[in-house]
Amino acid sequence: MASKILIIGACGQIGTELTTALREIHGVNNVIASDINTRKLDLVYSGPFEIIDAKNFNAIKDCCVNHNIDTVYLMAALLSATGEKYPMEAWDLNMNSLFHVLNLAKGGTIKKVYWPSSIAVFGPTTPSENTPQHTICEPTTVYGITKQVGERWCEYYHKKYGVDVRSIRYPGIISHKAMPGGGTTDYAVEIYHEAIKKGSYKCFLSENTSLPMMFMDDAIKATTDLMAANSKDLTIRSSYNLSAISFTPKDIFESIKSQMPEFTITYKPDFRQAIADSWPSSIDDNIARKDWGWKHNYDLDTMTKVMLKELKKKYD
Ligand code: AKB
Repeated sequence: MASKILIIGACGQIGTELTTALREIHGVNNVIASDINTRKLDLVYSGPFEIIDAKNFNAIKDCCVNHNIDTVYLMAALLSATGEKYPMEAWDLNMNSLFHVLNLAKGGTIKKVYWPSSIAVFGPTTPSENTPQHTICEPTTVYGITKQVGERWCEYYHKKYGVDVRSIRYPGIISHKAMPGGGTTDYAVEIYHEAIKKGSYKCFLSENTSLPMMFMDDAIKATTDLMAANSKDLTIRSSYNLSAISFTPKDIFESIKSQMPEFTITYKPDFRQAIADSWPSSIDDNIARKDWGWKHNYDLDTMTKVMLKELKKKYD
């Protein structure tokens, strides 16, 4: 029998492309996209869509029951920069939505859960080069705290109640279809848009701030591969470290400049610099590679070529 899927937070940066990918794999009518509003109209019109507030347990439950949902992808969250502005809202949304979905799985309404974690679980006391899967996690952002606590709950629900929950610690994700919102790694998307629109970019991080990043196609492949993996092969039920590329604002500037020699950049670090400084610069993801065969495809220059080509089409 085909899997019936609900995506909560489908209009966000990752949710948008995950919805398309899952509809290709499982069939359009087997994937219900949902969000708190209808800001991505192409998603609303391209298949089943429901308005769902991720904080509303009954709304999620009713949708799961009405559509015979067996798998939920919970993509709704307040990210690192927004979380610092609205700490209680970030706690409320990020934690309660997770409990709602985990409890639906515990109660047998659904069978499987995907919940994204982040490199934000790490903090200034974490080893910053090749950060291991199991290491010190003392996050200093509200977002990071919600992700770290969420990871503990995922593992607890798996061990205690047998919930099939799977998760990835996403690095910064770069894509051209939907904009990210409220993150610290957002500069790595904005820079491509501004390169095409204005030929210059004012970066909110300093030039040598190295962070783990990944092209969206790799992130979607990782997500769908992890969800397709055999449950018995998965040794991590908190959240998998995942790595592809690490670069600084200067590296991405040079990569764009090699295609657009007239491109210029200035640096004006703001409050997000402190968040970036607390995160690792590279990640050891050996366990993901061993458990479910994770392998990335895009390096910085390959990604730059695709980003510039697609955004040129968009703004022409
Ligand atoms: C953010 O910058 O907050 C996110 C993340 C790394 O989880 N992109």
